Amino acid sequence: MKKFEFFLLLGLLCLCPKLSAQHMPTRVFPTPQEIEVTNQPFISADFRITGLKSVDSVAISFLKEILPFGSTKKAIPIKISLLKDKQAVLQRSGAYRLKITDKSISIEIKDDRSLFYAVQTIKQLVSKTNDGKIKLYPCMITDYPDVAYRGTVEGFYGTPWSFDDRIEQLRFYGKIKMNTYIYGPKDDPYHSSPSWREPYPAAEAKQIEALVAEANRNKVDFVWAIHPGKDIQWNKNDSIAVLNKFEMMYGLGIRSFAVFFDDISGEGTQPEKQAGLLNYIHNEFIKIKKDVNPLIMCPTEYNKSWSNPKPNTYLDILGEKLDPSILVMWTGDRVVGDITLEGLNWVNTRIKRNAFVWWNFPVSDYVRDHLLMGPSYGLDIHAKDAMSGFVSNPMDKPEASKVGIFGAAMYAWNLSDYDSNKEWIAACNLIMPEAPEAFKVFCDHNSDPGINGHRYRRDESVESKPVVEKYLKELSEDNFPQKESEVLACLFKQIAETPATIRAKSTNESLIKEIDPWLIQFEHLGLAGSVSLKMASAWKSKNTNDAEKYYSELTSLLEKMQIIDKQYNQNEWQPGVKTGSLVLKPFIIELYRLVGEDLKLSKNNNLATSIIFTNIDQLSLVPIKTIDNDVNIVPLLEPIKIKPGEYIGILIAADKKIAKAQLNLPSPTRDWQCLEWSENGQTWEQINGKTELMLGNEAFSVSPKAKYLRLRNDSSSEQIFNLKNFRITTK
Ligand code: LOG
Repeated sequence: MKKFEFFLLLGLLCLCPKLSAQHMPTRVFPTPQEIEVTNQPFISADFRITGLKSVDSVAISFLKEILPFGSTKKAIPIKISLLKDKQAVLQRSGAYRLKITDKSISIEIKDDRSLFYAVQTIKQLVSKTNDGKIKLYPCMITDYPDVAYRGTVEGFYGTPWSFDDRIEQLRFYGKIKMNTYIYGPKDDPYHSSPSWREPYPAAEAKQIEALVAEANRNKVDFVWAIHPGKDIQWNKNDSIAVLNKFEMMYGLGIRSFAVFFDDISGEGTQPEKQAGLLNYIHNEFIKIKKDVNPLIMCPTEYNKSWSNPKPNTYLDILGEKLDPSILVMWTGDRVVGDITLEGLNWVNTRIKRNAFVWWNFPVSDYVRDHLLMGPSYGLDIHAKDAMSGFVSNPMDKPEASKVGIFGAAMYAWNLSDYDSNKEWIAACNLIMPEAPEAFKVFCDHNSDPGINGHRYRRDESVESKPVVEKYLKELSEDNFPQKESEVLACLFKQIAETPATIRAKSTNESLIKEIDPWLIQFEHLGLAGSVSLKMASAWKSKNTNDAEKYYSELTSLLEKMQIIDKQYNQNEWQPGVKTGSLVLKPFIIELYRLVGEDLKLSKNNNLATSIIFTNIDQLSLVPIKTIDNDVNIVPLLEPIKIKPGEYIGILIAADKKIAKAQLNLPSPTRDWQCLEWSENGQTWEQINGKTELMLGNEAFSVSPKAKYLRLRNDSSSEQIFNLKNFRITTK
């Protein structure tokens, strides 16, 4: 831009009323670092490109889709040039400066990604007049990302995303200025054991090639990760096996690589050996190739709660030995938790570099009966200089995950501007523009994961919660909460109608398919809620007949919800469909209990359930899954550490007897395992000779007096095992 043009623009910006980011005619997302927009739009019919010739053709064709190109004299020139301002932040990949006036558009760029992002921004600024002309607001934008690597890690357990899912994700990342997709689904055998050494079969290899091409079009680095630690041998052969696999993946177009050592035990966990392998890959592959990005690794001690705090242990050894260019991933203070500056500083000192954050949100592989569709909060807005990357680990449901991913993208681009709630609303609007309000209602009541081993909880039903609390308080003081009753009646009506609205209006079939069981359950939640309010109101006004009628109506709705829970989303981990489980469902159940007890309607249903019986901290909150007479400890994904004297077991429900049991807790050794039963939890009897069964799935019988069954570490050292199956059949 020539000097006088620049001053013209400045003058224009001074004369016209300026708009702050919030009042802009259109929202630019992620929020640019610097933006000034006027509210005096101009209209133009055509545009033409001048300036840099060898610019990325993908971005140019995107631009041509957005703006009509012509060669008339009136055509507004779009001048593309290299960024003149040399300040460090503008040297980052993706940095751009965009100046729009009614005379010209200037795009200054650092690299191809910059142009692509500037075009995404223009796309958001453009609107069309009735006669199809382009309406644009003069503006000045200086923009760059706070965090260098932003994106997702497909790193969950469970069915990996499909090819089509991934294509759509990559396009979505381009739109929200994410630049990283780390491919590491735990259940891809060619990523992990047993087949990490093998090449992909031809058909899958072809798909990967196509995905890389799509990633490139969207300026996303497709990072291919390997997870060799379960059975790696620390010898030359296996080092070469990793290198060969990387070479094959390079052949498919991959230019970014990662090595994951999470969730393993035994040999593979040694930090010196891990660092040795990574440095070898760095020297023999990354450095030699020249066109490959820095290596990323996920350590075995990938969060503070699982890290040895003593000096000169695992993390310090990695910090010391790993080549400084290798990026080290980190999930925070826990496996699933908030990301804080303090927590990052703690690990950064040890690994001698800024951690690459692997944020375990909105992943739901540890709570598969819930959806995590609430705001992406718990992210420190002061941490931009303490992280090298930020990726979100999503749910196995890619479309539904976009709500959480959007928040992660907004955060990682511009931390200090980040407002989780504002971005959650923006995400709902973007993801379901045809029915944003209905979608918000759905997400609002489908966000908490429920009780889980990671102790991770999320807000849910945020605005309804105080109303529910007030309602119950008034009831307990013998008042009828008329106002709250009306508010909640509206809410439950809205909830009951939401699934139909979403189904009728949304064109996103994949999303609807992913959340279908929860939509069905959500409708019933709304219906049950409406009936529960009517029941309580009749009960309070001493209209026993009506109260009883609604009580039985509610009974059948709750039974229906139970059937849905047993019918849909049946998986071996956490089967079922939970919705509104933090605030609304417990509210309905509470009204049901209050009225039932008072009117003596409840069928003496003994609510006592079986519970986990353990003194292992990591397991205390692990839920028990009971299906008819089958009582299971919900399996954990990662290995469990058990100290001497610690135990894991089940205390069965008061009205049940143990018929038989079945255990499968693989561990490198078995001589620590002592299986015991008890009637009272105080005195224990050993089940002799049954330890043999612990690696199998064969059932065995237990004394009819037994109420407790546990497996205790009878040795003098800490042991590691996997919780595959701990099951009791009751009668
Ligand atoms: C796994 C991950 C899983 C996540 C949530 C990491 C580094 N690894 O506990 O694959 O999706 O937690 O369950 C993990 O987070 N293990």
